[in-house]
Amino acid sequence: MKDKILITGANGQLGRVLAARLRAKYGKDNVLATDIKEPDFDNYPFEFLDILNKKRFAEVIKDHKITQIYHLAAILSAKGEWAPKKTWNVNFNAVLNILALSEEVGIKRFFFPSTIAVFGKTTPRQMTPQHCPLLPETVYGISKATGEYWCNYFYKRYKLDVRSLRYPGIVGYQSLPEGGTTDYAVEIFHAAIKGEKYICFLDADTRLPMMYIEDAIRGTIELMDDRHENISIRSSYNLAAMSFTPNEIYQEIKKYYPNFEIEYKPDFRQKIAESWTESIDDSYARKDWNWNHQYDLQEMVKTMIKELRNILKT
Ligand code: AKB
Repeated sequence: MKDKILITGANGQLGRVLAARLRAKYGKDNVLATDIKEPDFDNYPFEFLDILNKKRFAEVIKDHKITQIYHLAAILSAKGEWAPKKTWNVNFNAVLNILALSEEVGIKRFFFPSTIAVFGKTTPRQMTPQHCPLLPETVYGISKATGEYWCNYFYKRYKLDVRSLRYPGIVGYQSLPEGGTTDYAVEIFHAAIKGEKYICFLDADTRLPMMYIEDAIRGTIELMDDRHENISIRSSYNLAAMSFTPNEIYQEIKKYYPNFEIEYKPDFRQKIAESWTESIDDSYARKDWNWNHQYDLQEMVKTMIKELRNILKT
């Protein structure tokens, strides 16, 4: 039987690119995009789906004979701080419902995106190891860390084939991300290409782990494709590509736009960024399923400018 895939949050930064890639691989009709908003681009087949509505979720799984779920819908770190209880409900209670439903109906494979936001001040800041103290400071981080534990539990207890990655900040040209602390690394390109000065909400020297979207999508699909027995981490894999500061990405963009200006006006997101770590040890992913990133800062900046110039028609 052919796999049928459901993606939640499919209009988001990762979801829209993942849906297209999975459709190329599995066939258009075998990938169902779902979200709480109508797509403003070709993201069909599509169903409206509020992840908090367990009954509707069960109907959609049944109606479309779903066998795999990529559960991407979430409220990110910065936006989550404005409504902690709602964020917990969306980022955690919904996940627990969907895990339970997946186990009940016999979903074959489940993807849960985690994040570097699970780390906290007790976590080693450099080359953060896979197994380390977490103590996250945002409700987004708390919900994702708890989600990781439940993923591990569902695998151990019910043999639900859950796979997960701790994404760094994702940089892509396809959309502007919304509500994250790493969003500056996408916004900065839009400003440069439009000839505007960029007001950065993080300090010049705030180093964070980051990844180009192509690497993130390829890594996700490779993990989900890999043989079951190679997957040794059922909470969530550390995943890394590069780390940079706002000043470093600015300097790289300036090579293409010498007159580009930046001003640093850190806001509440600075504290969030400082509670995360600077670089990640992802050796488990590299060893277990041969993870390898392809984009470094130079290559990413070159590609982002080329692709975004096309979209913004400059
Ligand atoms: C955010 O900034 O909240 C996200 C993340 C690192 O998970 N991009």
